[in-house]
Amino acid sequence: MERELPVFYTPDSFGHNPPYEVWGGEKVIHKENVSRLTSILDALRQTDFANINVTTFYDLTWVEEVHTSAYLEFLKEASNTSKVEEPIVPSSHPYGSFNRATNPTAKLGRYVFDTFTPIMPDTYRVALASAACAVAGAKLLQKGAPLVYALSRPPGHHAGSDYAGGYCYINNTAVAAEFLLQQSAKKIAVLDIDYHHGNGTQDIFYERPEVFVLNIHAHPDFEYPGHSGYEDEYGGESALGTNYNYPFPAGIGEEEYGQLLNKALRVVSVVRPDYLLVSAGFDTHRGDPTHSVPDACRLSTGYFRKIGREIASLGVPTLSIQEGGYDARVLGPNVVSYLEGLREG
Ligand code: SP5
Ligand code: ZN
Repeated sequence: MERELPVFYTPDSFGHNPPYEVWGGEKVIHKENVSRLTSILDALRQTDFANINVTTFYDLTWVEEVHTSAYLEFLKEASNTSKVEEPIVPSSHPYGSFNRATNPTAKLGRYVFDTFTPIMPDTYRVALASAACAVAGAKLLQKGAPLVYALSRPPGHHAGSDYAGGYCYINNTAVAAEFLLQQSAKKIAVLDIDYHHGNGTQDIFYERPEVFVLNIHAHPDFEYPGHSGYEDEYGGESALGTNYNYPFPAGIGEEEYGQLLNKALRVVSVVRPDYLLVSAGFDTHRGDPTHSVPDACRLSTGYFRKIGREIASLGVPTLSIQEGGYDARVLGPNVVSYLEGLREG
């Protein structure tokens, strides 16, 4: 096949390279680092189909549709006061119904829900650039491209309208969805195949009947983020039946995973969305370092090809947006395997 598959990325992503995350009070090497980007770019450059574009289209309009101005202001301010050698990590979180926050420490706890999502001097700028890749991809989709891949980094699906967490600051997928809805789309489906529950995306669209959100992820009983992602979260009152969670138990293999994928894809094919956005995480690969239980999910590189093929066989214009995947040795090959599958589907 000689047809090209458009890819959007930004070299700005190299500017966000958090040195450590805090886990149980200890600093450990941050898993969402630039080696991930290098791994993916290297693998894409070895294909004969990836048409790699540097994102030049920057517009905050759709970011402001998704995130509150107070949160964006916080992110900007915190980035400006941060130092490279001292990434900002929260120490205190709001409790009960009291979440007023005016001083910097209180704000940090108010807007960042874990200790894995440090704010660095360039975090705000790079997070916006990452979302711009998703919007650039959505733009091309809207012009008629059947398949597009946005190499967004940092990722986005844990970020909500007014919070950061899980290595995510701006919800890239939500921003792309918002862009498409404001253009012409009436109905959108988001399929989140990252290993972790996309709590931010679910939260953002929970009351929005025009956005169907489907999530296949490690069960909150044993995995991060653990506050959501249960099967009985069907959508809010104004959007009941538009949120679908498919949590899986620790140790899941390809066969059982495939059954969940088929269930989710059946829903998408019934919904018949104008566009499909895939929150494409590859931390479902066997041995990913974020698994809290060894081999909690055991997908192989070859299996991502099958996932891609099945998604593309729906025949819905599809934008895949990069989320997780933390073993840099296999991340690039996993992405390429998935994209090959998409092209075959
Ligand atoms: C976008 C995305 O995939 N975010 C994932 C964030 C997961 N962060 C959890 C970090 C927990 C580190 N625990 C280490 C487990 C020991 N192997
Ligand atoms: Zn993940």
